[in-house]
Amino acid sequence: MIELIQKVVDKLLKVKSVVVFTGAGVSAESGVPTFRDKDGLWQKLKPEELANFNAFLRNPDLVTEWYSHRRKIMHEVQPNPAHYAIAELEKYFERFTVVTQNIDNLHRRAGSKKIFELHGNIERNYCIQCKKFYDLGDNYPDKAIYCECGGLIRPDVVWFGEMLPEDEYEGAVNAAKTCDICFSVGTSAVVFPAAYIPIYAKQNGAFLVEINPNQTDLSKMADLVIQGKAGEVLPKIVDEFKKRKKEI
Ligand code: BV8
Ligand code: ZN
Repeated sequence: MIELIQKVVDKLLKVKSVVVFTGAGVSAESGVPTFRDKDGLWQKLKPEELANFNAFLRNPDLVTEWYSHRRKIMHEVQPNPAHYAIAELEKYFERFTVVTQNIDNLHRRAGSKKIFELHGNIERNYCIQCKKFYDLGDNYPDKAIYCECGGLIRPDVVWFGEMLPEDEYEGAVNAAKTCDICFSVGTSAVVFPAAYIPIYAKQNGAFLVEINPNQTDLSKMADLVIQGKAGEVLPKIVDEFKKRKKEI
């Protein structure tokens, strides 16, 4: 592992622009369940039953309860060393962008500044009728809630079949197409169009590093694959980078 860390740091010391593309795996060590791992969320419940608008209209109580359950977990957990390492690394680069598929707010809580949230944020909720936003704070409704206009209130997350927020996606694509190094951390890279981000980076000449304990669809395209946990690998990269930076 150490020689792979060295190679990544050699690269980091020479570049100006960095993109870190993250998925549920970066929050796994915080205790937030992933989707497709053996104990993942999709094992018990099927996404089409939950993470899509028609499912929500068909069963607003179930979907509202599921997001309350997930929001409660996200309020109880803390960012882990992976989130903090990414936030720390950002300080050393003029162009450093986190592009996350996660809706758990943990990158922001760890101190990352430049973040594109491609699939929304579980902290935000809005009325499907009048689009009024609601901050539910530490209320975790176990059944559908309604706006004063009578409309259903939904989480501000991107469900299957829904468009990604345009400015977030556009910003992320621009960052990916102009970066020198792109990390793909903790994602199975199977959900599109988000999974185009590391592909665009690679196609535009970036050095692609994957950090994941398992192989993914992206592994064969990556310049370097570090098979390990984000919370263990990323702090090692940042420590080595800061040590070598001092020597210069
Ligand atoms: C859309 C909601 C249509 C929020 C989610 C091509 C182009 C465009 C669309 C498609 C396409 N092909 C197929 C589609 C349709 C679909 C799609 O991609 N389906 C897939 C499943 C086949 N895409 C869509 O529907 C998208 N919308 O296309 O709109 C459209 C187009 C034009 C006009 C109108 C409409 C919307 C997709 C967004 C869906 N929303 N979630 C929420 O509830 O969370 S998806 C869900 O999957 C989450 O957002 C999650 O972030 C995302 C990706 O999963 P991962 O983050 O990768 O998590 P996963 O569990 O899969 O993997 C975890 C990884 O971590 C593993 O590899 C594991 O090994 C690793 N790991 C574990 N522990 C660690 C670790 N790594 C490091 N350290 C550890 N400790
Ligand atoms: Zn309303």
